Amino acid sequence: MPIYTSPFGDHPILSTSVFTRLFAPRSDAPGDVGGFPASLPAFVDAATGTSLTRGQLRAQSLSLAYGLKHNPNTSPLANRGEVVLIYSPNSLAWPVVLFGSVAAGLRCTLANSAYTSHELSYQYNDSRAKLIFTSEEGLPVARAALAESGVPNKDIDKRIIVLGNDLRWAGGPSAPRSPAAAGLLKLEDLLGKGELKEEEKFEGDLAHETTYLCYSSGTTGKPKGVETTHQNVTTIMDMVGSLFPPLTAGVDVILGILPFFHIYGLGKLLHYPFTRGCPVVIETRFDPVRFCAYVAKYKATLSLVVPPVLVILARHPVVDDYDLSSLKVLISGAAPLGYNLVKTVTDRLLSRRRGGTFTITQAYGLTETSPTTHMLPLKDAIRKIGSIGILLPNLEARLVEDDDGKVDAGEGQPGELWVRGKTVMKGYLNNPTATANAITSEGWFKTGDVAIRDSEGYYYIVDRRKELIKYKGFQVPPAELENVLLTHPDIADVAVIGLESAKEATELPRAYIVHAHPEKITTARAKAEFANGVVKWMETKVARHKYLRGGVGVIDVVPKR
Ligand code: 4UV
Repeated sequence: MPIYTSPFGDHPILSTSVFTRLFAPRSDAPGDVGGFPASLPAFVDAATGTSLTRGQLRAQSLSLAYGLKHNPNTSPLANRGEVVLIYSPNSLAWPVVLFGSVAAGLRCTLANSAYTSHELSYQYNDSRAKLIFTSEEGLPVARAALAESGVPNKDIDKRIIVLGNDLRWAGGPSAPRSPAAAGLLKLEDLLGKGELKEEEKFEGDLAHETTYLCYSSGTTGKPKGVETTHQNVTTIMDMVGSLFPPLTAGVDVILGILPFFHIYGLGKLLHYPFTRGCPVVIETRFDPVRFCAYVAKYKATLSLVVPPVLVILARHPVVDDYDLSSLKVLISGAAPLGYNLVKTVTDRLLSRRRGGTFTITQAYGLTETSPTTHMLPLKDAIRKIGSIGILLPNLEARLVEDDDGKVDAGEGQPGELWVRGKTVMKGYLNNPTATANAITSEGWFKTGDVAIRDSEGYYYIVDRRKELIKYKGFQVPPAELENVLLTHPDIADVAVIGLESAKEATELPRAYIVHAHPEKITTARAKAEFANGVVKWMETKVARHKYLRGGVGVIDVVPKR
């Protein structure tokens, strides 16, 4: 059985907590925070320019940890080992909430900020969360989700901490408060009351101590809580360094557009740049005009994207209006990246500058692997265009032909990619069956993706075996949409698939539905009306990325395997 290893061999695995890895001094230099001066900026709010230095982030995180334990109104808001849920678009408060919770010994579950109350309630219950940190905009949904979760009305507001747009706690500008947030505990109410001297200490084994719970449907079924441990996170930060484009403290600036709640943004924006001493300029979401304006304003040198962002950069006229010459690297991940797209964007951006370099490279990973397993080195970005790159250190890989891993794919032949190493999740939360289906007794994690490995050790994703649709990098589990569609009174049966859209470089969820009373919709017009109605109905039920953008087909019967 061929087991492939990384050309980089193995790195020593650190046994520290996430907080220690990020914030503990790594030298005798005074004011050292995680290996770099406390005065270096760590995160910058793109819209206002308000920033948190490394030292401020550490202090604010320990201050929040103190506030959570010594809440003036009640007993501790959450105790060591309990789960808190973050439901907010990217903001400057995010790293404080995340690292403050981690410092308090809490686990953080991160929810898509576009979730409906139903989706949020599912994650709140499934993760057994104690509290919700929500943006002001998310407040109505958070309240509704808590009600749907069975929290008594009188307790709902006690389970919420609001992250406002007022940035005075970070030395930034004030902003009007939402009247809906009156009387609720706000982030700033918990800051400035004191500071934990150090993070809550862990007694146990950090390889088994869960710190983050992102949600992923894996190869099948509904979203499941992925138990990412302290060791998973600290290990990946060092492993990635071998292949990530070099980052220089004081020089490189990352423009952060990926959502922090997704493992890609969590790892590559909230953690990795900090370990290199480089600031992340926080943007709430990708907007082409603001993207170009912020690259120019903050002289961003690198950004991480998904393929549909490159489609926009290939075509949008605003790209010609700004000086984007500081931008040296774009890393694409979370979905397949086409050759033509790379060429078009690279040629477009290079044609607008005199000298200098600009490269688009790619990385591959999954929520379950913390996340990166492969990266394409910059020097190979053109030579191996289309490849997800080579295996990161400390990982092993196999390409297998069958479900049990008895038959390995031949040299250069496609097989399901299996990976093994310290960055594979602990398992799915409270779901030993799904965990056993995903990770073999020998520790191999089954990615559900089909890959080819060339003779030089570069991998190419060529197919997907699992039941998963990706819309602009976001997971859309077909089973989840099918379950929702089956609650429609006129739908008897359904199958959801992903439709490739080359134009948008993404898949689009499409449903095939069977009417409960087919005799009622015999004409083409009646069928079209029914289909359109279902598309609209779904928009009231699920988050934006799960809309049936690929349309609905009305059929007589869903073929069963
Ligand atoms: O679980 P998830 O939503 O996770 C992700 C994570 C993406 C990345 C990518 C590179 C990084 O460096 C990083 O930090 C995070 O998307 O979905 C996992 C599935 O997404 C597809 C594939 O089907 C995975 O099983 N996918 C991810 N990256 C790629 C990809 C890629 N480069 N090319 C093709 N498919």
